[in-house]
Amino acid sequence: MSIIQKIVSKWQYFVSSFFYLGYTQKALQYSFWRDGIERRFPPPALQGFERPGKLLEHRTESWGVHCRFEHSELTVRFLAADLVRCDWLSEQLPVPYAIARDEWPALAVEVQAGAQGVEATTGAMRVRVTPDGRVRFADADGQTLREELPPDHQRGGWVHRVSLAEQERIYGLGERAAPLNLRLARDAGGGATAFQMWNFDMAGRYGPGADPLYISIPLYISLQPQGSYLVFYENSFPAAFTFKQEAVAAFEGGALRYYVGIGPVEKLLERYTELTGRPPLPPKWALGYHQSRWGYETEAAVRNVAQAFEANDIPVSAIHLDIDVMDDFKAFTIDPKRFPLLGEFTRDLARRGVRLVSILNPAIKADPDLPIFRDGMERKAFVTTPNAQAVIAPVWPGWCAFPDFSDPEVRHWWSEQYRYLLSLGIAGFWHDMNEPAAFVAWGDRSLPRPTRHSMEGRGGDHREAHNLYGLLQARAGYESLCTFRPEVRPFIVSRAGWAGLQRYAWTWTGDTESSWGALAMTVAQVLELGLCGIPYSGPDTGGFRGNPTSELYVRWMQLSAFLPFFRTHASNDARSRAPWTFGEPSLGIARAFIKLRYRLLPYLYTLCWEASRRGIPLVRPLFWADPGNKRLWDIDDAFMLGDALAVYPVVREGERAREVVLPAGRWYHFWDDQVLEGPGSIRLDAPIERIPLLVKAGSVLPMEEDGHLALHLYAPESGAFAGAIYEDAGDGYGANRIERLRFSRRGEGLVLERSWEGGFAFPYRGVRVFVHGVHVGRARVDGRQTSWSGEYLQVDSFRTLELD
Ligand code: NBV
Repeated sequence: MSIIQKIVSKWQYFVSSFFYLGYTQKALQYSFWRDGIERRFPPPALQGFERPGKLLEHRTESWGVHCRFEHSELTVRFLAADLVRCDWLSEQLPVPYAIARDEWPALAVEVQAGAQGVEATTGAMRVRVTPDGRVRFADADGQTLREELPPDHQRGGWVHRVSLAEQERIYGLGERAAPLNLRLARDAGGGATAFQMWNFDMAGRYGPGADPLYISIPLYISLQPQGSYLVFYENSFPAAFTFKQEAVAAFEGGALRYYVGIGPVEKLLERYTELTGRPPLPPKWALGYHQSRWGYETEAAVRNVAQAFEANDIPVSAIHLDIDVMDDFKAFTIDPKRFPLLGEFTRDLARRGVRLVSILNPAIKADPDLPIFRDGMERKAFVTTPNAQAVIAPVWPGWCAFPDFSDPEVRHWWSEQYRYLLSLGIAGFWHDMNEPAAFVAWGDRSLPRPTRHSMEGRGGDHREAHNLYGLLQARAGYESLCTFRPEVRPFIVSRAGWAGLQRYAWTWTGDTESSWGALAMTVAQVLELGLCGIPYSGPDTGGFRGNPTSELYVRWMQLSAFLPFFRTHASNDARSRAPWTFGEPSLGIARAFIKLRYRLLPYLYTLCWEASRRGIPLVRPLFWADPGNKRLWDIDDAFMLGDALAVYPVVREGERAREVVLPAGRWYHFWDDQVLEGPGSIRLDAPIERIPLLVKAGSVLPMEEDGHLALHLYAPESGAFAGAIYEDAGDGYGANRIERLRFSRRGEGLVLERSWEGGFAFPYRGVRVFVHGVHVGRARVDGRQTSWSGEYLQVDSFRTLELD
């Protein structure tokens, strides 16, 4: 970045800090006050040690080993054969907000000591602690995957260094505006980026390179030729991570407690989500298309939007209501003048299959006439300074107080507030500004660091609670929806979060600029979140701030249609944006991709079911399909959607063809069945009306067509493939149905065997079977010869299908 660019970016930061001129005076006042509080209450001065010193003794335990050093102690506890928790003696342990599982089955751990130190092993994983406090993690064959230097603990902070191999790739850290392989990220001076762990409101605009963003997660995955591992630091304090010759994690405070898992990336995600929780199955409607805009100012405006979808023959599942809906921006209110009949309106829309999702900001207007504020003050529900003064900062409603979601009673109190909006039929909630964000004139856009939080009663300051704030608001919201609307599944979208957010909410990538660079970075963002256990995310299609050209919007639509959260949203100063805004040919292309998305729902929903059981993301890096292929390790302009689809969006202006790097194996082009053999690379056409989309040979791609379950069979060269399709009512917690498929090659022909389990009746009118890659002359359905129409075979049901 040049000096001019630096000045421009500083200026943009300054200007966006004053985003709303009306708040300038409050922002100035608050920034002065915040700085004063931070000066007055500096963080406690803690001791520490420079290095742990020499290993003095160790104690073998059934679960691992405890090591005593001259100046510290280390506990190595196996939770599973391939997952270990390490604890360096710390002043205080974290409150386990990220952790979903604390009981782990007993394991046989063997401990051996020698001149090289102490080694604990389960067979699958070895952890060696050296006499000077290094810790080495190796696989069953003794191949080292991670080697830590002795930690440094000074003034309450920790610096943890790990050596990195030249070829090693690093992914993770939550939401980042960076390349997928974080080692490729560069800061303004061209050096390796120092990634900050501090959830941050981008206040209206950001593009590639911005850091930090709204979700920081101190987790990374390392991929190396000899294997991969995951490390998760259970520490929510501010931290910086850099990846040069070493991976350095520097925390401002807290405990050095971390988890290391080894194994293939897929298994790492399974383990990590066993530890931090799996994402529940979302309501099926949430997988449809969402339309949103900051600036739908009246009920009539929203009605017009809904009608325009019908008029343009475009399906839509949800419309989002931004802060325009609120009465004077007050949380949990609806402006009765502009949205006079919201209850009736939601019911009317629901009949047409459209849900309303409402925004919800955590800050409560500090107005003594407001019952929720008075009540909160009486209950001591808001966070305070160390001298018990309420922390009041400006947000949309003016001066606001901030609920302390780390207090279980406050979470409960907060969860009750949703009832009014639920009674109006609001189907889901969109938690915004929950980093938490405040309007400032300079400095950090959040609360003063000395702000006190309950932390489940044990007490803690904002340095520790800040990154947890969005996670805990989501937890309160999720519990509310489970309690007050138990018959349906909760739907919450949260801007901020931390490890474990997947248990409660989806997310979106926030206030991106409307640029080609921002479109391109979206792929890595969604991938990175998925690798951190958060499978449901997506961008503001078209970018939040600014106005996309019709080409940019079309290309963004073509990408978003394959991302878990598919929504158009824009700032209130952007021109109106909906699939029909740009007329033809954009409208026809947007319609086709939105309809394709709906046709793919049986496939997407099955991926959600898989995510809920195994924690693996829907959208995966290309290397998922071919992990040993180094050529795929840095690719972040393409991705896998499940195991069957490889998506290659167009992310550059004017591009009408693009390079497609193929994972190993045979692939079919979705649009015309062209057969491609991987590994390798090829240039494929990408005219404005489509993007390269490949289907893996051996897949059965389930789609919905005219009320039928369409099974698209992509012929493999050889071998047998197993698959499943998940079906249920699409919401609630009733019966389900799992269709198991076994697909194989038999000579020149194909065989598909199908069985099912579960009490949910087959929800389609019948089955249509399409075959790709072989010519079918004859079909036998459960042993009976059946006529083949040419394009597809239609049957009510079948168990065995033989095609040749
Ligand atoms: O509520 C207004 C916006 C919202 O549209 C956007 O999606 C959020 O990320 N919100 C931020 C607050 C104002 C941003 C300048």
